[in-house]
Amino acid sequence: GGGADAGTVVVPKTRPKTKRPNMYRVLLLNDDYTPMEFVVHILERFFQMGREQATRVMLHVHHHGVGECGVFTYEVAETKVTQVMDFARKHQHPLQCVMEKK
Ligand code: NFA
Repeated sequence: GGGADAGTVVVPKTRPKTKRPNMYRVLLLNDDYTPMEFVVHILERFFQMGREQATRVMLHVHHHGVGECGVFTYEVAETKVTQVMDFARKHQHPLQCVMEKK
């Protein structure tokens, strides 16, 4: 900013326009039929987890009913959900994957 005296140039104050995007959790839901190994494979393939983390997340879902695969912007989260649901359907497993606003 600057003063408004004669001969003073007034520069409008600007805000850096760095808006944080809305973030979405991608969740896996437990069921009684999808094989544990298939869920581990999903977590490795679509969420870039190593075998140990994928196994931990799968067991968390198995024991608690629901668990987080990751947090993403809307478009990325939607893509992950579609990839998981298409892959599960292709293999005739009832695995459910959903997203929710954080
Ligand atoms: N509950 C499933 C079983 O016992 C395994 C599973 C884990 C399914 C996580 C879905 C999500 N085969």
